[in-house]
Amino acid sequence: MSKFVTFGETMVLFEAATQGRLRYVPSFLKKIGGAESNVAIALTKLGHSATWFGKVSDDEMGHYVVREVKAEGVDTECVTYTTDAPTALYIKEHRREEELAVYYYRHDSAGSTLTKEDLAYEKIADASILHVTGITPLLSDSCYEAVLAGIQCAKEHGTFVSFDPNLRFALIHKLGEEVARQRLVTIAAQADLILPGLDEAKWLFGDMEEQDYLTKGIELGARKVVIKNGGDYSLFKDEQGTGKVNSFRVKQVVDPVGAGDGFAAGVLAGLLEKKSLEESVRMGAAVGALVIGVKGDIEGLPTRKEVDAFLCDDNKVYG
Ligand code: KDG
Repeated sequence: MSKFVTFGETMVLFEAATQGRLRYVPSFLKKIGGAESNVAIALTKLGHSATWFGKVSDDEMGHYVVREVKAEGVDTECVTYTTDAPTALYIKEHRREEELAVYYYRHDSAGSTLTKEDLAYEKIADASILHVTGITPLLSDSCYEAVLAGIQCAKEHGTFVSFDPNLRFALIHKLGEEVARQRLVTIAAQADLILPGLDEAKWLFGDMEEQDYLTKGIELGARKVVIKNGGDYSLFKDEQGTGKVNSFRVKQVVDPVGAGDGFAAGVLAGLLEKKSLEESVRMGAAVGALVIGVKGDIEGLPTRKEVDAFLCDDNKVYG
């Protein structure tokens, strides 16, 4: 049984092989991307057992997604398949140097047909951590119900619940801002750990002083709160206290997509290893920094050895 479980939609990612507008791009690299499976893959690279499941199409694209996630060492045995909907696609455009755009083709996708009946409750009950994102509950009503049911199962069995809002404005605008916010705040209020970006915290809870977002998270019911301020620093608060961890400065940002998932995985790995929240956030910052130097959502995720070496390197630069 895995210590870590997560579920959600993983898409086939077509990444433009050349720079420029998509209309001029002649070829694409076929990859995968999905916030939850990114975190699961990151954790296996850090030496932890991880389970990811979701619903994919019972066709070449669906089997491709599962094959890739499984090849990274993640347990995929509870993935479900449908013949009624396609696996979502997602396209990455490198319009100019350091100017990235993403386009989603996920409306009525297989992943959005996930229901609470599809959940691997026994995996959630036996895990130490269930990680959910704010993407899944906005994909469809049945996905929202599934997230609530997964959290309920986690709570009944003492599984720690982690929540990364991962705001996706395409989904938020389709559903309507108020409904989307209400869903995500409902989930945040049931999580043990919440780790929004500063902008995400603003969108969820309204304008307030940075430090007040930490208090807000604790008042909502979380035991631990981490607020990420991009590549600059992260603030954290738990029963041991409050603090700040500076980010690591990286020489070149090749592809920032997946950095937040890497950060979450580093924090969760630290917590699984019974490190303090401060040490866990440092690990998150290290993983996040290493991810962005490589193209692709998962390709830059570092191994345990790389992260340990990075954290011991006295020459690394702080932001
Ligand atoms: O966090 C990275 C994800 O954004 C990416 O892998 C794809 O899940 C994805 C999404 O919804 O953007």
